[in-house]
Amino acid sequence: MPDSLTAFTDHHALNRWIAECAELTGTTDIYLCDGSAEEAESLSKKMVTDGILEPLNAETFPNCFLHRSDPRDVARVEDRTFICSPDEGDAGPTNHWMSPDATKALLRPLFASSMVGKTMYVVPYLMGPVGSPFAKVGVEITDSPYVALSMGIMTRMGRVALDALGTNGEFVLGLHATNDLDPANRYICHFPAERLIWSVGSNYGGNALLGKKCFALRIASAMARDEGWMAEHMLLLELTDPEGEKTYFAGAFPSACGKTNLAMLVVPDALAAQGWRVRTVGDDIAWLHVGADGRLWAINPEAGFFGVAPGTSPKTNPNAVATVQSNTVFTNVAVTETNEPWWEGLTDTPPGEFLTDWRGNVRPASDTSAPFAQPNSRFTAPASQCPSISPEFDAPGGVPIAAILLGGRRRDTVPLVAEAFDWNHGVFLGAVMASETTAAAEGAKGVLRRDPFAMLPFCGYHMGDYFAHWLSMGKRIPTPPAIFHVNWFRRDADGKFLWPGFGENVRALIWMRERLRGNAGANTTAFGNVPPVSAINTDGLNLTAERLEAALAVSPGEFAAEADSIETHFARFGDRLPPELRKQLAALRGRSASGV
Ligand code: SAT
Ligand code: MN
Repeated sequence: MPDSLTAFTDHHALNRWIAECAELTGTTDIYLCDGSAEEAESLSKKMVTDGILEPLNAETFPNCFLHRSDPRDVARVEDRTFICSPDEGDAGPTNHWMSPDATKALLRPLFASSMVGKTMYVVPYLMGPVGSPFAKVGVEITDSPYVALSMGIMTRMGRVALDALGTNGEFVLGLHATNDLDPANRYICHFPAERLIWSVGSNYGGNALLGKKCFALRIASAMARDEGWMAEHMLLLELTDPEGEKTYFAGAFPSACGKTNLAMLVVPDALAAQGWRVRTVGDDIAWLHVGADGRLWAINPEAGFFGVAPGTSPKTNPNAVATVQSNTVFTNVAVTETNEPWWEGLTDTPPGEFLTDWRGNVRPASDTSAPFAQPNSRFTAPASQCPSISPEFDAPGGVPIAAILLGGRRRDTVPLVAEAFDWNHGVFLGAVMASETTAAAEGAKGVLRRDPFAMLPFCGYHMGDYFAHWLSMGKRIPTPPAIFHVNWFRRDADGKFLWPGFGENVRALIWMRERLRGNAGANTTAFGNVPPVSAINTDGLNLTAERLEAALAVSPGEFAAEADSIETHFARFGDRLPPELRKQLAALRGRSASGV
């Protein structure tokens, strides 16, 4: 090890690993990120000089930048994402698997000399609030300044993480190299047994910002199984009722299904006047632990939002729009003639005469041949800038979860809202969640697929064991949260959404809140306990009773067909499917056969 490296940090094992990575990648220029504002400024300045970032309008969007990805590198790549557990069976049927040794043999040549003549950034980061007993440290080594800058927004990065690490603390290792971004040489590989991530050939969010899906979900889910907690793809929100009491919800929805919008929901005027209010704790990931009081407590391990831009507007999500006015990195959005970011849905029509699209082509604003912003274009913004951020966002102990929400995009069958009969039934609803695919991942869009707990792309071990872990957590939580299922995306025969969504979604939360208190009615159906139309607060809601009725309807016949499809889904898990879930399926069949 070069002398200069022996004292790179106060942590011996970290120093050794930094030296190994430097040797493998061939760099002689190592930079340890401290997470300061000055550092972020000099990183972004350098990237502007190098053409990696473009500054946006400094008056209206101070300290904001545009990054254009390689057009072949704009989403997560599930096909090229691997769980490299020693035993193939532990990755399970929903993950791609390679053996740890074969993976290293395959990837080592891709890392070898990958950073010759480049700076190697060492990015220490903390997942979780400072001082939280649930926070964990990761270190990402990367040749991408875009990744280093983004990690500074998305995590508590730099000195604060080294302090948490001390001289011999444990950390999750992540090595990332950009290379030539050729999709054929792109690999996102996880070694859960070694708490190690190797990512090569992509600079896109979930593939390259290793704290997010790679650590906080795939590696952390395996740690959570071993240690008796849960790492979930969940938003966290705080609902304040007219009495001033706060109820905390954790909600699992697949990527690009409105988690950010729900977490930042603005309560419609009529309900705000009654005293209802929503605040944001997290929009993507939750780590949940059983507290000393017997409840489930959640932290948001992240410090920023990596949100989908298209569809975000002052109408749909004013809090997100306010959050991204400064200190934000936009990726693959369009820019206006006044050098401001723009995407489909921000305004009804594109402003001005010309826009520069996400590929850098200047096109007339009237050109409708292709979207100006990439459909999975993103903003990376500090959570602290969100007007609706909850004071509990930084609470070391997290927030107590009263209810878990599950949901996806379903054009049919699944009602607006339903309550699970009990924990095990809720686990069943999570295990069979289905959603239409979105632009967040490469591949066909709009195809219905089962996405259990919205973790299909993110569970770091066998999904059957993951279901068993959920079932066992129910026994470990003396006061478990209630579990609800929602579907904002049901459509009528003409393909129109039955429910207005966005801020109006609070009406479903209000029913849940009343249900938790024992104040709200429900009908038992094949799917769960579903509110009658009369149990939904419709003050100020412009929706006919017929449409609300249709949004809430449960057809026993449809659930008989659904049960057949669930049977096929369950067959994937073989003998690792917990028997309890088979029982739940039989109960669903029984209820639909009896016509409820
Ligand atoms: O790219 S990310 O995985 O971080 C975002 C998402 O798909 O949810
Ligand atoms: Mn996500």
